[in-house]
Amino acid sequence: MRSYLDLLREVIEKGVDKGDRTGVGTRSVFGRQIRFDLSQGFPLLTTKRIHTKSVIHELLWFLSGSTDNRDLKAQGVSIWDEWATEEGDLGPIYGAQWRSWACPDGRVIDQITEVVETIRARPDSRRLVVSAWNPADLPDETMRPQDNVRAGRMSLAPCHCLFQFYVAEGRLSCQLYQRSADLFLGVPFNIASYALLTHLIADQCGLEVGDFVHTFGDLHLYRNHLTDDIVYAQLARAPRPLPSLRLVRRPASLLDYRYEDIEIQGYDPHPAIRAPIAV
Ligand code: UFP
Repeated sequence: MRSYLDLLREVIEKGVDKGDRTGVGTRSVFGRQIRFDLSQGFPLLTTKRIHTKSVIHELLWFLSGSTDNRDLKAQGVSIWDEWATEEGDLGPIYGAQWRSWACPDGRVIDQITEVVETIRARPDSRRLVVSAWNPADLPDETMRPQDNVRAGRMSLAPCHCLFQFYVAEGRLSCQLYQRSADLFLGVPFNIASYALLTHLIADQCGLEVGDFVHTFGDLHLYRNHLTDDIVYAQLARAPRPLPSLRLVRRPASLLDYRYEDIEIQGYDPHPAIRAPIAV
């Protein structure tokens, strides 16, 4: 996980101070890429504890097609609370776009099921793409998340907005395009989530895991994270060996994995670091 810490240093040293929608202010760079060979360990940050329970439940929730925050909260995960209405509605965010992209003619496209079927049928395809970026459903950036939901739009525009798979020599690789990335709070979580997704799809398709390639648009650190007890505390810590991922059971479908099927072994991180989230 050297590359993550290198990115932190680069944003601190070379980033440009910029305003942003939340009013907090950021230091940012534009257009970067990191890469993890998933066969060399599960890329979970070790210089602070990542709450893997939330990562796993959130991914399973996306895969289920739900956009109801109550389903996630029922698993004890509250990471989407700030963006949901009191009724738990989040508008047509990831789960809706991944599993039921609405077409103008009334058809509904299950991109996740289709991409798995295509990987199995035509692994050489160069069209193994899933997009959450649906311009018809995007929120109005000047409005509060909950007001966007009430108007039928997403509460938050997709940050991890498009991903593509690639199969070669029996290995499944995945590249994510993340248009906007909170390097301290969001990115470690996003890396773990897509590494897990790659493992699950590889498992379903009888493939080994290859690389996870993470490409960033606006890569930023919020100004209130640039403190001795947050970002600099993390940089002062020495990385530890990566954990590994074990899938206990191979269900009949990608959509049938349960929390108990996913085991992360040998995770021995430094303690968690709390930081304020920009809404
Ligand atoms: N963000 C992430 N990863 C996520 C997620 C959000 O880094 O998975 F959902 C951050 C990026 C940005 C903010 O700081 O949340 C979204 O704001 P905006 O839509 O203005 O880019």
